[in-house]
Amino acid sequence: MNKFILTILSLIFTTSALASQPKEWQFGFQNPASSGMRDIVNFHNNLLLPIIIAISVFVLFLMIYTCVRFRASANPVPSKRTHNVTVEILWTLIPCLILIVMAVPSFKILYKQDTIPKADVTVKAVGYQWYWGYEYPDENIIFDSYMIETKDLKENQPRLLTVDHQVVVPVNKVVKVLITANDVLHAWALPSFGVKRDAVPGRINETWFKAEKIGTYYGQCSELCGIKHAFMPINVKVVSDEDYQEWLAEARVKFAKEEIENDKLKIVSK
Ligand SMILES: [Cu+2]
Repeated sequence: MNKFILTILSLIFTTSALASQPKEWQFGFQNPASSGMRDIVNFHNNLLLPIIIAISVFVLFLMIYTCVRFRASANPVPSKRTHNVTVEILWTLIPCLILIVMAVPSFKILYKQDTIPKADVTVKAVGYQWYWGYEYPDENIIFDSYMIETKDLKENQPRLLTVDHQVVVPVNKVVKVLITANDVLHAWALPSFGVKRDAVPGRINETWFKAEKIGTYYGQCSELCGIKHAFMPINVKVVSDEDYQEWLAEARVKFAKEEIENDKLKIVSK
């Protein structure tokens, strides 16, 4: 029996600690890779979950107790009472207190997410029907990021999550993400970093993360945006500083903004 309880508990608390992408039968959050997401996971696992479990158990107990204790055969003459001041005050005050206990740390996390520290790298993500476009405004880099079709996947590339051009960012650096859209609403979301912001045409939303571990992280568009909403994944590759510099040097040539835009102009004027 103990083993069973342990297995259930470990399912609740640790399945997510395996990878930075969704897993089959996943039960909890993805493994956090930023302090922001760690705050969220701690808040959920250590505060919300115990409170929710306690409330559910308590309500279940009340229901069972009422059903048994006050069933017609055991309690043939029901009470006619309609008010009880003490009980009414308690069932108003206690839920209020519970909400306050949850609200305080929750606001703390929200404010922390909202205050963007000085950015080391700025990336602009633009949602299109149905792919993401990225810009590194300080580096003059611009490229599009399309999902790779299932038939073209290489080994170890997750289906529906792999893209042709990943966003590359350095590890342990503050990355500011500017998020907007060019047609309809999208949302740029990366569970491991605890980041999710709407991409709204004509408006720029900001968010930030500081990735703590090298690796590839997967997210998806999280606002219903049309028929191929499910097919515009988000890939962020977190690399060491040197690898980032190397990528930058390459990308500045490969994805140089002016040249690409000039090419587009040429195509338009043809
Ligand atoms: Cu979308």
